[in-house]
Amino acid sequence: MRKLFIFSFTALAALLSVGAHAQTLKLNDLGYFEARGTNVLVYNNIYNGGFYDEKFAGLEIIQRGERLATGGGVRLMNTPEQWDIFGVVSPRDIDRAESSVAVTLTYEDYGFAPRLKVLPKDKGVLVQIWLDKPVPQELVGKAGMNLEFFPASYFGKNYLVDGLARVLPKYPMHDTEVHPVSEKIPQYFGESTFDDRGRGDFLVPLPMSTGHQIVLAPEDDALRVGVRSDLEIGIYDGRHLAQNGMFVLRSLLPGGKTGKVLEWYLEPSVSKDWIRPANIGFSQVGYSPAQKKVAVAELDKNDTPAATARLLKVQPDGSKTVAKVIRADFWGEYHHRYNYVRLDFSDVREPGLYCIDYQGVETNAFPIDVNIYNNVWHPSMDISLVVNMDHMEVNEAYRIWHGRANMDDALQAPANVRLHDGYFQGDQTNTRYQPLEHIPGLAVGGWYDAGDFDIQANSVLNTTEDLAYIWRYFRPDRDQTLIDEKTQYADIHVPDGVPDNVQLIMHGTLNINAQVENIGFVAQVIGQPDMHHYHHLGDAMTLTDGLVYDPTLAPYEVRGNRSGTPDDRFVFTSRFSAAGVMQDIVSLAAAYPALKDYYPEEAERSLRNAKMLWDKHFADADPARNPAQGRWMMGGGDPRLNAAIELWFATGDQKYKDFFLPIVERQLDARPAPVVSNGPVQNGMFSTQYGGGPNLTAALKLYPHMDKAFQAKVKAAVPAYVEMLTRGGRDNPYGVSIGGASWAGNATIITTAYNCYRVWKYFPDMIDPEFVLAGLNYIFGCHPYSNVSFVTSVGVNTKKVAYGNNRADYAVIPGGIVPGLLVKEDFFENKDDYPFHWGENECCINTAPQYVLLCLACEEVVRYLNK
Ligand SMILES: [Ca+2]
Ligand SMILES: [Ca+2]
Ligand SMILES: [Ca+2]
Repeated sequence: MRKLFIFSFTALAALLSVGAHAQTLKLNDLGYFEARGTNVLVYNNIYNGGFYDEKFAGLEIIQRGERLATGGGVRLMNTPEQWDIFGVVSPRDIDRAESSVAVTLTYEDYGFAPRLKVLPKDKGVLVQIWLDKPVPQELVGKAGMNLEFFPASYFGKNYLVDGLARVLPKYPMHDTEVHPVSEKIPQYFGESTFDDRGRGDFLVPLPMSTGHQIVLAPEDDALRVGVRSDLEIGIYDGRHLAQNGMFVLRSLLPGGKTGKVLEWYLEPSVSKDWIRPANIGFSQVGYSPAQKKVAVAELDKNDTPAATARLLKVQPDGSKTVAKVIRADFWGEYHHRYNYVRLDFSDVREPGLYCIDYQGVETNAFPIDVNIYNNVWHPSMDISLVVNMDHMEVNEAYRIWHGRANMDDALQAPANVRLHDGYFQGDQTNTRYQPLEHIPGLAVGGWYDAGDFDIQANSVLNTTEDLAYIWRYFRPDRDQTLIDEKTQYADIHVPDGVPDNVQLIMHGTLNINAQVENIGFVAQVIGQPDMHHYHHLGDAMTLTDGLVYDPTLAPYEVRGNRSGTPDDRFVFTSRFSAAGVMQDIVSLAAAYPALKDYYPEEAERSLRNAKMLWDKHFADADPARNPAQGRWMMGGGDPRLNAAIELWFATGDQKYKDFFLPIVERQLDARPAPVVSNGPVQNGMFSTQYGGGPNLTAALKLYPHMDKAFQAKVKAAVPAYVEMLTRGGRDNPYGVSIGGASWAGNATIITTAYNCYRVWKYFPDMIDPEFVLAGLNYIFGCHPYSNVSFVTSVGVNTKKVAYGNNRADYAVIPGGIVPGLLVKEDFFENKDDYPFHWGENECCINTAPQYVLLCLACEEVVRYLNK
């Protein structure tokens, strides 16, 4: 009812407004401009501050469900990079009477505050820039109205400039020039993305074309966008500067003028009768016969859902037979944009090849088979966790993925430096090293934590810990990788007689132990010393010269195994805390049982260091002594809890049990206890918080080793814990908790499903095992926006691009798990042609073992269900 009222009110307003009937785009309830198949957003998304320009803010255009343009606003360079400054955005000023949206973009350092106003006109919108004061002299020729387009969306298309036809380039191939660095608008925090080899200049891409009317992809209704202006418009290719650069339309603001200084007529493509084809989400690896099988169809609101779908069985001769007519259960609207329909074909159990036919869409084929989960974790263990190994040469058949990298590791970071990605070194080093002094012994083990090449504490520690749990709970003896730590060489698809799981655990402990022995603890990060090295793409071995930095030599001068080139990574050590060291202990102690049969020396070394750290830091890690230290620990409890549990598992020493038991019992008694986050995950983002509920992570780990009274207490807490784990899936048709506005939620979906397995393992009657499988169903393709598998190279239709360190090639590293769907105000996004959104596509290494755990759990669950 409410909706009908709004529609009729809007229609009435449109009739009364002079000339409004001629306008195609209407200002909607969410404060953006909308027509069939087209949205023009005006700062509905803003820069969130974490990583500067994330290509997710400003004036943006969505056509036919795909975001084609972003970053529209006044910018100070032709093709802004991630670290280039942008104006501080005022709250949006929505004028319903005028049908306009306006914001002020303030560049405080320059006393410059242009106002951007957008209002409908004809089949598009007017984009205006208003000034109270003329453009400051130093910004004349720099300040301009920019609008950025995702290049990959336009690969294979053309553009028209004042009627002349041009091809949009697949690869940057136009002209640039260098200007003296004195003319450069400084980037955030004085970053410099450009290595000028001491020449003192910076790079400026020149326009590919200029004119007064530029139309992108005029030949394609889905992609066509045109801009017309009395001012000159240039089209630029930002990829000359940065691989994640954009096609940019830009007009300079004229100097010496006030009032309306710029007007663009921007015309997107509106599709009067367009209906988005149904997106039918289902598992791209298929289904095991006995499990629930529910596909979810995502439908355009203008679509009329059919009452039934068909499950087709594909025969050996290519013909298709109807295996089932599926009743379409209308679920309704979720998240404003689409309607959802659930298609349940659980009763089809016959193995074979199937596809779903609904609403005029026939999906790709997928299997029903008892063994569908048996190999889905192999690419993560065999490839992703191997290719991301630091300090190793990694070979696969004819291909070297990368050489032995970072052999110069590493230098003590100098005091009081703030670098990219939130790294900060304060005035305390907490080590015995002088600033820029080489710290010995660090060129071993560890992983590049994600799309970059640093070793982050949380990533090396959690990856090692979860790899140890894989061995503890599932003991996969798979051996398909040669890993030789002596010559620092790995060869993919080559067995060497040792289970890969164990070798990967050791690859973690080698780095952790090296840090503990040479630094004293695992550093916040071993990261690149400057931006030019941080944004490196390509073989990590070329990131540094492999020679230890010697400040007495000139840059690029080499003497023996030392050089004067300051490329060695920095060890950031000022964020030391005794509480943080407890995680070092967890990982080392958890690794011990897995290592001791294969690598007894490394096992003993790990345990010795774990015990040493416990004795040394136990008192200081007491949250009663320093409450801030317990802040990020599970349940707001004692940061020493998990360290004590793992040390008890490793040694059987009663003193650890005496310590942890009262804490765990308090956790069990205090229901519902607030659960804080799982702790900082990658790059300072925080995992989704579950909200209130008991925390059974430690209790379930201990469960089989404890007495009946303890077990009874755990059992009593299970219903509330299950409620907490499963309630997030009730607000949407997919049955899992979908979250993530700036970093998507796949990692949380995986850990939540795995926690469901931990419950099911001991209490099979107290949780539906389908909750374990639901996580992978979603990850494998039963999700909104598309039905691609979020695990690279796993499933039939799987991610074509990801934000790995080979993203410049629009490629993937197999077995990586992308963060997944970003959830914005009224749309989802996981671009599968543009790999450069880290929040959607960056494969973090610590998600890989979590995913392997869940796959092995699902294998066990379906074995049980199929019995
Ligand atoms: Ca990183
Ligand atoms: Ca092996
Ligand atoms: Ca070096």
